[in-house]
Amino acid sequence: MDLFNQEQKPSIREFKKFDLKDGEVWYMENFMPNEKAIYYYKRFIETINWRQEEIKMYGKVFPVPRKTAWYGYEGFNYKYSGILCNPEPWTKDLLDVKRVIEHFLPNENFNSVLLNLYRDGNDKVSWHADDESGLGINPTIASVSLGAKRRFDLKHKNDPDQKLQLELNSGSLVIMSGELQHHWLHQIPIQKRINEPRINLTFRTIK
Ligand SMILES: O=C(O)CCC(=O)C(=O)O
Repeated sequence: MDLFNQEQKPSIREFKKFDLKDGEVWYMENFMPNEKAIYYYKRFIETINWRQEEIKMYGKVFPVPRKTAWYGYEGFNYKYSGILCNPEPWTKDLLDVKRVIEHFLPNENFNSVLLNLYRDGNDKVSWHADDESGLGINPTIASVSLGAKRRFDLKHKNDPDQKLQLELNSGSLVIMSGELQHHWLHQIPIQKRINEPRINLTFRTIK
């Protein structure tokens, strides 16, 4: 199957660049045509081994406020918020999406993907940076959104005037690159009025 039918017409899928102080964010609103976004959303809901991880804070154990999964090449383990992730082997669907992202980012060869399932607007990811040592210096992270539209907030760690807010459509792609992870934080905030799930895939390169 030809993955994204629009692949022959790359000119209609363009990145918008946000030239930020100390980092770069690129946004492609229509990375996937709508029917592909629906197809992959259903496939990932059904086939991904979603896990309910727990984190320890202030001596107490809390469920992570979303479901997660970690896939990739064997041996590329990843640790975040005290959770050690051993990758499950790539699925064909994940490799297909990875291939199309790399069509737009020919210098990248992502070896892993962290998936997040936000069941509704009560699920979130709090302010953080993807700055774990395993990702190396100035990592490029490619983030695909499927399902409900959610807000994505970014703020500079030291300069309160530097902020960015994006509405992430289903089928969109965000690239975070340059020094962004060292100087900026990002979050998906709670949005109580949202009742639909959203899936997010963040492709990463573990060094
Ligand atoms: O869901 C998103 O768009 C962001 C996910 C995220 O920040 C992360 O996995 O580090």
